[in-house]
Amino acid sequence: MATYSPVSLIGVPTDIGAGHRGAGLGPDALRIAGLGDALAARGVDVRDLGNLDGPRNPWTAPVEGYRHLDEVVAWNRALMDATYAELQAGRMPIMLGGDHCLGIGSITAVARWCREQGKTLRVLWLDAHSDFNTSEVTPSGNVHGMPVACLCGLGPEALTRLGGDAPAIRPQQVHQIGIRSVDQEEKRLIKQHQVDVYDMRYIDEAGMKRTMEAALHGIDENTHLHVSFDVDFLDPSIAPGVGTTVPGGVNYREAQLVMEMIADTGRMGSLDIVELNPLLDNRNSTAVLAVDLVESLFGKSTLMRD
Ligand code: 5AB
Ligand code: MN
Ligand code: MN
Ligand code: MN
Repeated sequence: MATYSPVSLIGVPTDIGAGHRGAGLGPDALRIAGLGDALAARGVDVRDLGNLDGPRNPWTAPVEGYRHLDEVVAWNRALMDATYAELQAGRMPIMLGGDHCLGIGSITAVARWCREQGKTLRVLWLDAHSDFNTSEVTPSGNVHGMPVACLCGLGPEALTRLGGDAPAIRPQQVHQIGIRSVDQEEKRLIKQHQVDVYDMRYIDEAGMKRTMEAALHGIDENTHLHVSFDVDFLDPSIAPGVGTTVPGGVNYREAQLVMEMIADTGRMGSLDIVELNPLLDNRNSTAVLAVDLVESLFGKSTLMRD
């Protein structure tokens, strides 16, 4: 069996950036589905750091294009600090969300650490959505639709400068897979900033194997892969427990192959699991599926290669 670096689970129990309440219960749903034990059974040294703390969700309307911006900033600052501390300690942070606005804090920390270590960061964004909205074009004001734009420097200064003066990443470092819902103006931004998008049409035509080969091209021993796994990446028929279901998503076998091919690289250094909403789930089945897929990220289903 391959050996993995020690892992730290960081619970981030908030739905502060989402359009539905309930993603804040995600960390415990993942724990109850057995995430920690499943990784330990893979031979991984797992430490569960418990949940971060942050402001409650005031559930108010958007102000100047953002809902709950101050609270979003507070949660992301706390997560950035926690993520960075684990990387410094030589541990792989796994963020248990929580909604996807939290990718700003986790990836800002990962980007800083990679810069300091001289590593090349590549972000794999597994999602139905591109999450590249700005306050000018967002249809909702929900910050979980904006994290990729914020990380690339488009957004409110409190988020784009969370980790310092320069944007955390360049759009070319992001490779998005599973995309099938992009807002009209968001499409224009994605093209303008040249984000590498493998949408469902691409996956239908090329197949998942070739899609992943393209998304993983050129990685080497100096690459740090950050996987940001929005559970709505999966088809709603197998993963109903999310706030923003979009039909026509990735099926079970395709999802397994994605995780297996990432595992084969041996380069995953950090992971977000986001947007799981237990209030919308069917007997925690989406959480159980997420745990199953995370096991594959740690090599479980590569039967012949241990
Ligand atoms: B998720 C939408 N584009 O901005 C928006 O789940 C949905 O983190 C965003 O991918 C979905 O409100 C955010 C319509
Ligand atoms: Mn997302
Ligand atoms: Mn999504
Ligand atoms: Mn590339």
